[in-house]
Parts: sequence; structure tokens; C-alpha cells
Amino acid sequence: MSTRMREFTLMSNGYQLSQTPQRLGWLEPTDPTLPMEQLRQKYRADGYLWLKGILNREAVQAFRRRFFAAMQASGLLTAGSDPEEGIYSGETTHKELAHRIFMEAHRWSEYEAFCTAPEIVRFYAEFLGGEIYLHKRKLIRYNVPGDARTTGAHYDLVYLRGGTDRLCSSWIPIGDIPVEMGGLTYLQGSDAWGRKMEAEFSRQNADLSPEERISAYNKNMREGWLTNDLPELAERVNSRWLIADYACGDMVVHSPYMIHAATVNYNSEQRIRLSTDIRYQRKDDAIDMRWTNHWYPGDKL
Ligand SMILES: O=C(O)CCC(=O)C(=O)O
Repeated sequence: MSTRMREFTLMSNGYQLSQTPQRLGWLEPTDPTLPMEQLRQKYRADGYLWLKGILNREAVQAFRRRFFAAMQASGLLTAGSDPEEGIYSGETTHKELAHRIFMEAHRWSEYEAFCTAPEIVRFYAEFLGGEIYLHKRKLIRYNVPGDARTTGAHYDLVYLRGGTDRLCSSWIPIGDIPVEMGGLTYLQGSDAWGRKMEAEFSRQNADLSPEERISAYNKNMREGWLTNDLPELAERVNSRWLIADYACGDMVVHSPYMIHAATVNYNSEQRIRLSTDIRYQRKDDAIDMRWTNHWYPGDKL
């Protein structure tokens, strides 16, 4: 890794990425004001666009404040701390309440407005070149410091096989998420690799029923995960995991074949990592109807 490497532990589901620095690199930022054709070319080549500062930072921060202010009653936050900071108390005293508020947040009009911010809608309308469609199933995620469980390596199409593959995922940090806070990490060059894997899965799934064929949980899949062993995967495909210091106002757009995972939040100030991931596509492309409901635990997607 370059001189930009600094001391940090990078863990994902028990596997240590920082032990294999030769398998790590930095995600490349992109200026969102570049000509659209240039952005499209870069997306096709890399499988992602890390659009720096495309969103209104204050608006994103305001949603962070809104979310944690609502969660405060559950004991998630340190008593007396500023909700906008999202400082973990060390234990959520009212877990059921936390769960209820968390579920509700997915249905807030403020969340809908956040996901349909003018900057996002403008970007996708131009990028996709047609009328756009936002999948109703959207996910908010909060990761408390020290929680060893993180998102395993996967590509999104595994969960979205019932529609077009011309869809884009937006991963949006809600607040700054430096490397130490466990943001997303992308496997360099994996868009091409994901396409090959998906072709292979299609062959394996051919004799299954139509419902089973598109399920991430069928007998040929490991609940959608490719693996939790990120260092081994990078070694196997001779690639690197790209990490980043994400800032509030950024948005990453990734292809449904791009392999990604998350790392553990090791923030020393106990700041909770908050993010959302949402999916846009063109309205005139096939839509996976399983994604037309709000997320709920156990929806098998
Ligand atoms: O935020 C995470 O941990 C996972 C997000 C994700 O998998 C996605 O954006 O597709």
C-alpha cells in the first residue's frame, strides 16, 4: 500500500485484511461534475463511481441527526451526548424499542425525501438516460463500534435476479465514515468476475423452479454471500480490496456485479457508522417485484 497507509486494524467477520497490505488499495474518487459520458465510461470500466460531495452535506447531516434523535429513547446513545454525533452507549438498553424505531425509520417521509434528493434524482435521470425508478426496498444500516459482524462479500444481483441487471446501487454514508469506521470495501476489477460467477450460477440454477432460480437462498448459494474470508478471495482472484475515507455528502454508485463487503467499526470515540443503500433503475426495464415492499427482517432478499 502507498504512503497514505496509516495504522489501523481492518477486520471483517473475523478475517484481518490489514495483515495482507499487498491485497489492499484505495478506492478512486470521482468528480461528479465531469461530463456524463465520462462518468458512464468510468462506471463501465471500474464497476463503481465514488462521487465526492455530490450530496448536500447539511441535508445528510440533518438526516443523521433525525435518525439518532429518534433512536435516543432506546438507550443506543451515550446519555447527554449530541444525537448528531451518534455516540454509542455501549449497550442498547431497550432493544425492542430500538428495533421498532429502526423499522419505522424505513417508512419515514424524511427518509423517502432523503433517497429522492434532487441531486440523486438528477444524477440518475441523466446517467440512466430515461425515466427512473427507485426500489421501495431500501436499507438503513447502523454499525456500532466493535461489532464483529459485518456485511460479507457479495454482489447485489444475487438478491435482485427477478429484474434487469441494468440497475445501480447507491451506498450513501450518513456522516463521515473514515476507514476506521468500517465503510464498504470493493474488490478491484470484480464487476467482470461477478458477471462470470452469475453466468455460472445461472447454469447451476437452470433446473430449479422459477422462484428458486432467482433466490439467493437456493441450494447452490450460500445465503447470497460469496465468502466472509476477504483476504482469501483477493488472493484467489489476484486482486485488492479498495478502502476509502468516505465523507458526508459522498455517494458511491456500484454495479450489481461489483463485489463488496464491509469492515468492523473501530472508531475510538464510539461513533456509530450510519449509511443507507438504495437501488435505482430505468422504469422501462424489468423490475424485480420482490423488491416492491419495505424491507423487513427475514424478507429473504
Ligand atoms: O453497508 C453495508 O454494510 C452493506 C451495503 C451493501 O451491501 C450495498 O450497498 O449493496
